[in-house]
Amino acid sequence: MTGAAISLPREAAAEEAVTAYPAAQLRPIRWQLLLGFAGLLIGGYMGLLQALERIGVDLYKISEIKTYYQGLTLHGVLLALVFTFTFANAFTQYMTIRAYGRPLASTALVHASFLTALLGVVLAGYAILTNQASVLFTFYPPMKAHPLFYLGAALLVVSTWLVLANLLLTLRAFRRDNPGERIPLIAYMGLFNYLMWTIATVGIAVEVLGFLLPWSLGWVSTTDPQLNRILFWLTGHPIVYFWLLPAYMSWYALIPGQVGGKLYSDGLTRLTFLLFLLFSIPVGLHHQFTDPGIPPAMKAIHAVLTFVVFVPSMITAFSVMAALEMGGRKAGGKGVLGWIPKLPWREPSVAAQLLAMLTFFLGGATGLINASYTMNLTVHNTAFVPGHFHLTVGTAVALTFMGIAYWFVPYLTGRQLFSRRLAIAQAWFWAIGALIFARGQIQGGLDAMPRRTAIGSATYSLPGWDVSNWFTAVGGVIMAIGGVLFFIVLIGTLFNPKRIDPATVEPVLSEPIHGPKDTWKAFDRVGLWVIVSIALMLIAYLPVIIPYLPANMTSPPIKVW
Ligand code: HEM
Ligand SMILES: [Cu+2]
Repeated sequence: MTGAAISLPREAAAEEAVTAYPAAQLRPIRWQLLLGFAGLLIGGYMGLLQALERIGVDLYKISEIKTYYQGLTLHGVLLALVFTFTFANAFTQYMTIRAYGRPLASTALVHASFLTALLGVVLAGYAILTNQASVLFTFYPPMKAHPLFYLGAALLVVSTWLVLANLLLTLRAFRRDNPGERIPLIAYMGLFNYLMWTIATVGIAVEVLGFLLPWSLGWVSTTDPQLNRILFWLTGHPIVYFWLLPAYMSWYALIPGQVGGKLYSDGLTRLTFLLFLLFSIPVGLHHQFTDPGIPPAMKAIHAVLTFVVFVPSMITAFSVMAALEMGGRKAGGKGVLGWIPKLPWREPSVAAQLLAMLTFFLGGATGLINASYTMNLTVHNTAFVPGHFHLTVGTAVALTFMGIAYWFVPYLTGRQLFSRRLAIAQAWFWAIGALIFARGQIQGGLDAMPRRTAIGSATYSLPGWDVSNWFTAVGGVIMAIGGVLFFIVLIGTLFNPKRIDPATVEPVLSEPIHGPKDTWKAFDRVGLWVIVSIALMLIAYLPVIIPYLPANMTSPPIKVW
């Protein structure tokens, strides 16, 4: 530091020392963000192929992809793991810098997180692209992937752990310098999301390191598919909140300011994120309602807890709508719904996120169907499920991330957003396409159409599937047009000769109406809540795993493709 300062002109050195936004940290954040968008590009293209396959249009023939399942693995891994993780890493690190008004404690960790994610993508990508890992993003054994696939996936998870380590170090430094002060709200949101997620990854860590990696390396010859599934879903449900909470951060911390409103309450926001920490994890069995070897009573308990974790999303809907209504009324909106058209729909970042929120209503409603122990049996493993999660992660989350990109990329690059009109059109195409697509998948699912199946080449078909498939295909194409527009805007921005001052595009942080002074101080007891969260996880999973043991190590690896 001192060595570098000597060679710098005096003002520059001074600026480097005081600014909250150290370029040395923003650069790897930018690279991590772009890595995620590269994943979105290739993964999204696979989605288009899948949707068209349903009406007999086979673009696999003219691509390097050998089978539907290789494409579906790329789609799931690149979108549900790579795009979401890298975006969360980039956005959370940036928001934390802003929240504290100081750099993250360790620049090396910011670099390490990006490099780990990059290496993970390269390794897993190599295994998938060479068709040695067409095991879908859930990689259920006894399907066996190349060891580099598991290693790559593990490194992606490690990149998120490195971010958490940095968030904790930064909190410690902040507390040292500001004894007795509250954790700034936005830092709180990011920290609690990463705490939740890191605790949840214990399942996948044990699965990959303890079972799958040694098995795929040939060190052990058999494994237990059911135990692996239990471990997978221990992490596999909380992962959906890990996808969602960065979007919620934007909805709570930035959108109110972007629409001219205020955040409803500091305390309610902290409560929301605290409830996610506590209740995201003990619910994974709702993915295993039809699995044998799990006590039905535990399935029922997880079903009930799933409805509990719906509560913080309801609080979010209330808080965000309050902020939106305030903004719309300030802009002159009258009547019960008259404030809605008054919102800044011509602001690309806002328009994308408002549309994302609207689709999330339907996504949430369909999620309650999945979560219901009995109704789940009707839709389990049908196309209904992708119908549901393209409204949630595929739109509520992905479109919010694109909306954030409309200011974040100009901010990080100092280049003006390429075309506001294309960006707004992008959001509408994506949202409308997703609604049509989901209509197709949901109806297909209700008519017993399986998911994860190349329906277009299946030799069985039920009446009614054709109509659903057309909805899926047409909606998928419209979404894909939205995707193309996004990349035109993104690449146009990256190469835009028009420069801007980054400070002018950075949204202001939302001011809460209530708080934080009147907020319960115990919300900030990080260590306490971590212990409670781990305890809840143990209460929810020990009665599942202990009676299940000893592991039933009977399955040799098989290759199904
Ligand atoms: C152009 C946009 C998209 C299209 C047309 C599309 C299409 C599809 C289709 C047709 C399926 C069902 C495949 C099957 O069950 O056989 C699917 C699965 C899936 N999609 Fe998308 N999708 C798109 C965007 C996204 C996005 C943005 C995400 C997440 C961020 C996403 C995540 C997933 C996941 C996780 C699966 C499940 C994969 C599996 O079952 O292993 N998709 N997609
Ligand atoms: Cu779940």
